[in-house]
Amino acid sequence: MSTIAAIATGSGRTALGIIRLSGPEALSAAEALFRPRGGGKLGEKPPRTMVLGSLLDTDGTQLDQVLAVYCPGPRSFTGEDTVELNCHGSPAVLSAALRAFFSLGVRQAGPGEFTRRAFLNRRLDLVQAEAIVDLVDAETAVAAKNAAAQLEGAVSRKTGKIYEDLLGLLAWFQAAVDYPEEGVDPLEREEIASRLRSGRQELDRLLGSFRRGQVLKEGLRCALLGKPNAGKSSLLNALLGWDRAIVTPQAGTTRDTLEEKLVLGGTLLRLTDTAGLRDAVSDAEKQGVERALAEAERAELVLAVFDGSRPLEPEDRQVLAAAQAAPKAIALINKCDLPRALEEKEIRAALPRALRVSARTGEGLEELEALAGELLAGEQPRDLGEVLTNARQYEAVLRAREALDRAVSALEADMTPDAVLTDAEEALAALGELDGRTLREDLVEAIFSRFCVGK
Ligand SMILES: Nc1nc2c(ncn2[C@@H]2O[C@H](COP(=O)(O)OP(=O)(O)OP(=O)(O)O)[C@@H](O)[C@H]2O)c(=O)[nH]1
Ligand SMILES: [Mg+2]
Repeated sequence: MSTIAAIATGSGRTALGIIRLSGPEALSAAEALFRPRGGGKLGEKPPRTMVLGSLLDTDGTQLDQVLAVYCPGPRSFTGEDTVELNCHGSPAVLSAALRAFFSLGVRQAGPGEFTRRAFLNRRLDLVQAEAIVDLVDAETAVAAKNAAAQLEGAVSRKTGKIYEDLLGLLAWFQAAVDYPEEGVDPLEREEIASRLRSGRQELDRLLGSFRRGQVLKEGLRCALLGKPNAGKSSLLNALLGWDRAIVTPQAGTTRDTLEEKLVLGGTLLRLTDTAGLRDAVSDAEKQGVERALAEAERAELVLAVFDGSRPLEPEDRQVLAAAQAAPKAIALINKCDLPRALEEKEIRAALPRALRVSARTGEGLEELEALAGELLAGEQPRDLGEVLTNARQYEAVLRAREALDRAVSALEADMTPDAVLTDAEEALAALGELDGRTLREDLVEAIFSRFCVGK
């Protein structure tokens, strides 16, 4: 096994930067270039503690003053000997140090290679490995907490239990196939069926969590809807904090839908700006309006935008109707910095959650944040860690669930043990793929290629 190294921290100038080494030569390579302050060698210091010292270049000149940590395998992240060097974050220092290690025969780590080694050394399973990517990529605190709990093994413990149960059942049935004269007694049969059913229920719960998991990761669909010039694009920009969309005083500025991710009230949204609803004057605008309505239909939350400085118009009623049809809606009565001309009664009657806001001054946007937080709280998963966020995992659980379903039906229909066995084995294989018990090289390849270098 080769010894690998990588810069584990972000690129650019940062306060600190971490170089990671893993493999049989990690300690000897580190000792060649690192001199502890108090003398001696890194390997002579207590492991898993930080040791202050100098990091040298290959010519013996000092590169940096660093803190080094040596973790001997197998009790390390990768399961191999590892050394981490906390350097100063200059890209020049870090790349010079890395080059110095390369000259000693250490090679550059590929994406996810540290985690891949951890997986191959059984320090973590596949679900946990994928949780690391999710944790690094988390866009909200809730998403991070879910990933952290998965890293602790919340999902794997559940599916692992079902796996073990199935394994027991297989042994049981195998015996029945091997010694048919003994038969399976009806009581045992019922017990098996009931255990399979409870396993299926667990898998169902996991599958049911996937929609919320998607919200955690991809964001909840939210559409800005309103007549032209109501200020949808201005609100998008105000909420994002930068000028994403073109804003002009002409009605019909936005044509195409335009999507950005945004955290509002702690929930990740996929916020879409749309074309203003009206009888379109051009073909492009007409298509824009169609897209706006389609977007409103797909949205979990519609932000219905009204121009508070103008009286209610027929187009506003179309907006109200579309918003009422959505699962959740908030009316935003915009331009509250201008004198009010809008009669709000009709709006508030249709959409009780209404706020006066101004995209120009930012007034009311904090209230919007609070209201959205309140309204979307139910969308946040409760059992953090037991929420599937990953399409690969979902697909594997689904396959396991379907096979288990067939096994239960076969049992209930009094089929022969070997018919039940085939389905139970299929369920077992799918669960094995989920956490990587059954190793599929192509799958492992695909998964770890998604990682950053250094992870
Ligand atoms: N005074 C004031 N003007 C605003 C406010 N929000 C938007 N405007 C102005 O209203 C006009 C239209 O704003 P947009 O954000 O382009 O409106 P829109 O709803 O995206 O319009 P379309 O893309 O044409 O559908 C611009 O001149 C904005 O500067 C506000 O809160 N206060
Ligand atoms: Mg616009």
